[in-house]
Amino acid sequence: MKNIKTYLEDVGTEEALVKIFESLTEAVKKISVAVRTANTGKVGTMNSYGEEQVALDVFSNNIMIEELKKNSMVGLIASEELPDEEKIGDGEFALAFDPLDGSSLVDVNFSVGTIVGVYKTKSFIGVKGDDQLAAMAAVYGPRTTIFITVKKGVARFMLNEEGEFMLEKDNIEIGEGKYFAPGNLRACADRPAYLELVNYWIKEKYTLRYSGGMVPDINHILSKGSGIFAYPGHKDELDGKLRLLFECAPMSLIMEQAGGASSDGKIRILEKILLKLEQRTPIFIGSKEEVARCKDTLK
Ligand code: AHM
Ligand code: MG
Repeated sequence: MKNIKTYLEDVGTEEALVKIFESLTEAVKKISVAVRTANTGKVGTMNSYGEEQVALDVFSNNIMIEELKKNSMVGLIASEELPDEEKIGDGEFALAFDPLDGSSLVDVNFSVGTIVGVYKTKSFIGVKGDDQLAAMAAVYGPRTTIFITVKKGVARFMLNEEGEFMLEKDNIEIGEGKYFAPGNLRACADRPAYLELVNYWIKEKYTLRYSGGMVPDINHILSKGSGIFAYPGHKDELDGKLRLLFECAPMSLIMEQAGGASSDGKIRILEKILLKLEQRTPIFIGSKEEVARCKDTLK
């Protein structure tokens, strides 16, 4: 049985990137303990999006920064919970992350996740998702699992009793299938085309799998091997809610590496250039034919 390190070495990952994943998995282990045990209250501060931070957002962000500061390969970081990008070391790697996506779901005991995109850059402004060298999505559910890509396919690992992430499945492949996760259904009120799309999925007897957490929702697609997650914009929020750098770009790299697709309705998410850290984007991600259906119906 392989752990993350042996998997990464076997697919020919450069040593420095293996070390980056050592820090990331340490952080994920600590966040998984915090998610299980820490207080879920609000801390009274806002992030850059005007969303009130819960104690766990701040705590998870601090865990990520602490672990990454110990790693001499890391130079720059950007976090959904920080106002600006920050130079924390002299390494050449730059990491963008959402330390705890879906944190408002912890108090109801739903699954949440950590999302990371790995680059080599001096600033995130001007990068595109295609520039990522690797990406990771950790899910804190009944089990703690991690999807990893170093652009050599996608593998899934599970945290075992000994505190080690062991390979569950590699060469993950996305085909076609009838699961749908229709985010931001509020958009149906002013976008008849989105209502039409959702009605199509209902009439064609797709199975609904929507939790309100992007990571577990996309994790479902990656784990079952098919499906669609949609989060369109609407009148008041043309670009929707989800962030290009912290959420959509890393999840899109993982999805494309597994043979799926990801689009904002017009172009591939991974081709979108980051103009500001907090940039949002609509997203349609999952099985190729479903992403094409979203583009056709919503154009
Ligand atoms: P967060 O980063 O503040 O936790 O928000 C992101 C989450 C996603 O996981 C999820 O897809 C989306 O928000 C759901 O938002 P809403 O319920 O407002 O539609
Ligand atoms: Mg988030």
